[in-house]
Amino acid sequence: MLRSWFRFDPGRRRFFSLVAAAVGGAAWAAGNASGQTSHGDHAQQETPPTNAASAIMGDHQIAHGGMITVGEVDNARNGFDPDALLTDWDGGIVEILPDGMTLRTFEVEVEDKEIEIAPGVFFPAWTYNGRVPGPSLRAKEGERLRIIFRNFGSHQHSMHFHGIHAARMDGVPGAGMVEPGGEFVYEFDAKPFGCHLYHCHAFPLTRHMHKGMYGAFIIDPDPALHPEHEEVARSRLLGTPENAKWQEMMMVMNGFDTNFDGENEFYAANTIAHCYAKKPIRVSRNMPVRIYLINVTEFDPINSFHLHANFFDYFDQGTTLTPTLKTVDLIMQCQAQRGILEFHFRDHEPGLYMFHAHQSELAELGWMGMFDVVEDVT
Ligand SMILES: [Cu+2]
Repeated sequence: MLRSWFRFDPGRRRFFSLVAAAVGGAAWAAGNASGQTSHGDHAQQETPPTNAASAIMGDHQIAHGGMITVGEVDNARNGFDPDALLTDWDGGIVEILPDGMTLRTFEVEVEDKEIEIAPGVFFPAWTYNGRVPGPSLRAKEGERLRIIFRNFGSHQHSMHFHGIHAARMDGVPGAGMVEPGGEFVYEFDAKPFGCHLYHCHAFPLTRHMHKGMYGAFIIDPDPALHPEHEEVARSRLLGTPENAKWQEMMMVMNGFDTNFDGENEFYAANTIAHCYAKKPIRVSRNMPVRIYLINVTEFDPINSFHLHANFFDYFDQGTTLTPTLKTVDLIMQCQAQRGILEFHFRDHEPGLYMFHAHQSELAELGWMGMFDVVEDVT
């Protein structure tokens, strides 16, 4: 069945009407009246853009159906800022073991926490370290990893890592599932290198996933182990001069079922609907961009990333040092799929360049942002 470009299904439309009524001007509005003819029940439709971010969007907003959240999410109240989430890698605490091996220790705690996922829209999340997505754990290939996991939440939870480890470290029932008040220490070696994730594996899995229990788990390649691509490996290894030449960022594509009807009302990368549309991500046209992209969207089978006016190389799962796809402008990921995107704007003029899920509905419901390409990021 064909669905029109801007029409929500009845369940979602009804939901938005209720939200608009409940939170007044802080919820959902549109800047393009001509695109709103089917939205007669939206009291906010004539509301003009009222904040600086909406003004920045201008024509881009209209070009994409005029749908964007209006208002601001209180990042301070949430305790995390989507701008900071892009780059705040958690390297844990590093020590050298007697046998010369590097031990990297992380601490992760579960907390039930209400978060604001769109202006005026609150979601009762279950979080790792008080944030969604959880901390972006980053290690180097071959290190021994130790994750001290404490559950201060109201339900049993775990950390299930995508990677290689023993069965007893798998974070499934009977292997590292932690009751409220309990603790478990996961320990394994960091392999294979790549762009991975972790998530809770308590049942029902859909519930624990869509509540916010997931995060990035990046293993950088050890250049010494990859002599044939040593330079590339070094560019991925956090802390090297080669890595410092890149503009790296983490985007976890997610969605939120705010009325618990088994489908998402909001989508985003890094939780806050339209956060990077309202505050575009500043990148320098003089440095390449590398995105660690992870799809943890529950309920929808696939998500996608489309880049405007540009093409990128893609490394599926991040487990290779040569691209698995070259010169594409769209990548599709099923649930738990992830990969690394590499591109640059050196041949582009400065300006705003959009990126978004190419399922239009997901973009309009929050998964859309912009790169603000400038000469140099100061
Ligand atoms: Cu859980």
